[in-house]
Amino acid sequence: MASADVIAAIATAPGQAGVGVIRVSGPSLQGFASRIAGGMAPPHPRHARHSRFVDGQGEVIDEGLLIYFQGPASFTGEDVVELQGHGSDAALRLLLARCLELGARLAQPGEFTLRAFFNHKIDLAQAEAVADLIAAESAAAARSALRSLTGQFSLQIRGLVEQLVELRLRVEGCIDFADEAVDFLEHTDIRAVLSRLQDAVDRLTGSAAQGLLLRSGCRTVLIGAPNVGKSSLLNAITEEDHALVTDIPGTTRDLIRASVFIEGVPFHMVDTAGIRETADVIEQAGIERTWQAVEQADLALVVADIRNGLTEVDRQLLSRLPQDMPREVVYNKADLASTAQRAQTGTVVSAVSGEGIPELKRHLLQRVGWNPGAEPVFLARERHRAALLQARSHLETALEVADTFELLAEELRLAQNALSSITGEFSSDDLLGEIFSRFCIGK
Ligand SMILES: Nc1nc2c(ncn2[C@@H]2O[C@H](COP(=O)(O)OP(=O)(O)O)[C@@H](O)[C@H]2O)c(=O)[nH]1
Ligand SMILES: [Mg+2]
Repeated sequence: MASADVIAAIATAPGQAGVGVIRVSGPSLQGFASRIAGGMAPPHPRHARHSRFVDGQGEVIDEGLLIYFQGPASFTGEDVVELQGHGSDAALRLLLARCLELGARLAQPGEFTLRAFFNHKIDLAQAEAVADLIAAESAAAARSALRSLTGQFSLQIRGLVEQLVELRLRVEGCIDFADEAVDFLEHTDIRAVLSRLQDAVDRLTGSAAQGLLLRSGCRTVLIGAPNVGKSSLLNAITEEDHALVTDIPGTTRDLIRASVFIEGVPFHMVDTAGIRETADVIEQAGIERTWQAVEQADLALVVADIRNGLTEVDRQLLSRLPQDMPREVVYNKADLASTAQRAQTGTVVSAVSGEGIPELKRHLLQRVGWNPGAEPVFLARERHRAALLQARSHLETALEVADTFELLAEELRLAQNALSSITGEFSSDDLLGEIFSRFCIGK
């Protein structure tokens, strides 16, 4: 895509700051740079130059650094001009208006990155990593996003694609030149190659699953009978007073949401109204919401009072959970329990004294499968995981039909397409629109 038009946007966040940046991208911006700097000599590429930024009447809007990147040696692959002025919303708006006057148009969200993608500066997984790095809320997520951004994830995908292409060439050769004496397979053990590929895809899927956890986290719902200490537990886990706690059963009615990072993995916790028979219509409505929250959760923390153990009500509640929903029974109020009661198997905590909370957190990490291990974690998206699983399933079928070259070739092709969709070599326009529309403007 050779874009003819010039785009501009404020690249820094709104508000007061030391520096504010406007970024402009398009074909041949040397003249543009001269004009915005009030007619200075054409800028040298990649030199920071102190300049005045001047409006149409020759009046100075701001002063700062002007950096000119000559395409293709730039982020977008086109000419890029960066104007680093003061971080004032008003000054930046004036400067942006001047850019528009000089023929630029306002950039769409993600349009700079989209141009970088179309100009082959980065692939699709890297473009997604740009957005993920900006959105990263923990150090672990940021590090993983950076790994994808620098292309480590894409490199592994491309390595797999290359091996697939190599195998496809040989298999297709056998099909097309079946009558010739040449053995295109040259004693290649197809089955061995396929199972090596499967292993590699599995390793990458494992690593992507970790990245997915870092990015999306785990929606965790706290449920149980009234007064067992669900709200207290929410406060203890998040170390903040999110939920109102009283000794009156039925205190919590509305859902209360709070997030906490455990080793960088976000747990999106939802505290709920305790489940019981009640004539109070407000509480009934709250309990209704509890079940709605359960439906949307990835994990249920069923809280019980350790002194009562698992009651009949708790058992009923457990049986009402969706069958495949991971669940964890937590026995609370350990500080009030007798030694006999403490001998509960299961997770024992006290929301009041804090006992058992660090263990519970470690346990939760295990429960959701957080196991960074030796493989580097790439910040992955559901889309990547789905593509890896699809590739894996085609490789499985390939192994089954390995004796019939026509069928084998088709499965290899499909596996390759699935993997290539991650880096964007086989992606529909719909997908691109979807991905880039979620960016912020100026990126
Ligand atoms: N001693 C003790 N009291 C607790 C503990 N957790 C909660 N409580 C008390 O139990 C009562 C109900 O707690 P709350 O968090 O509102 O329970 P919820 O109805 O399940 O949300 C409050 O008086 C809390 O102070 C605990 O671990 N130890
Ligand atoms: Mg409560």
